[in-house]
Amino acid sequence: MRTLVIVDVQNDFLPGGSLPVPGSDAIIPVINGLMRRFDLVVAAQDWHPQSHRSFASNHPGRKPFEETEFHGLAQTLWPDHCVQGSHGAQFSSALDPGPIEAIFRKGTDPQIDSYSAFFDNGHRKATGLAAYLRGRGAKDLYLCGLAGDICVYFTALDAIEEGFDVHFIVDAATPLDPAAHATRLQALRDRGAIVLESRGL
Ligand code: VGL
Ligand code: ZN
Repeated sequence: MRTLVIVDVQNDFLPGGSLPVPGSDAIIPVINGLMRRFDLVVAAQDWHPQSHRSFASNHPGRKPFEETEFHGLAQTLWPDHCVQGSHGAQFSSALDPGPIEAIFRKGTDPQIDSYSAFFDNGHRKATGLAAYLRGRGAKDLYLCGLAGDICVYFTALDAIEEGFDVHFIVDAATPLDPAAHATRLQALRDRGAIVLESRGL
């Protein structure tokens, strides 16, 4: 069976949002067209309290996109985004919600960021996604969403480590930093993931 995992297709990551990925609205029709071709569709949702430590606004004197460290982990400071219950945290209204069977929220602990849909960045707490997917008999995961080089990438890394067969849909996962993205896609291929286009799926 084939499972589509849609990562963080939320207003704040789309043009007009607080942490926009340029051109990312182009992936929504692609994802809408794909959903009904899969046996199972799940989604991840970045869902931060306003007090989240990844927000530059919670560090007086610091600016968005500066680099820092939390408990020995490298951390980029972000603009406020995907605040629980806010418009920016909602899935795009252009995304077809119908086929999505389950939603996994992440980034809810104010002390630690969570790029992957499986674990926080310190790999301390699981979201429950891996257990859910195993319970449903999923093996082949097809990943898409935002940002391609951040949350989709880290979701892919964890998925490989968790033993799933990973397919990364490049034309349905727009990166924030295209140069970093190329390196990261190669890292995924090196670990056995398949990087492919949506055409033909
Ligand atoms: C993301 C930065 C901070 C993402 C989430 O969804 O790629 N990026 N939080
Ligand atoms: Zn976030």
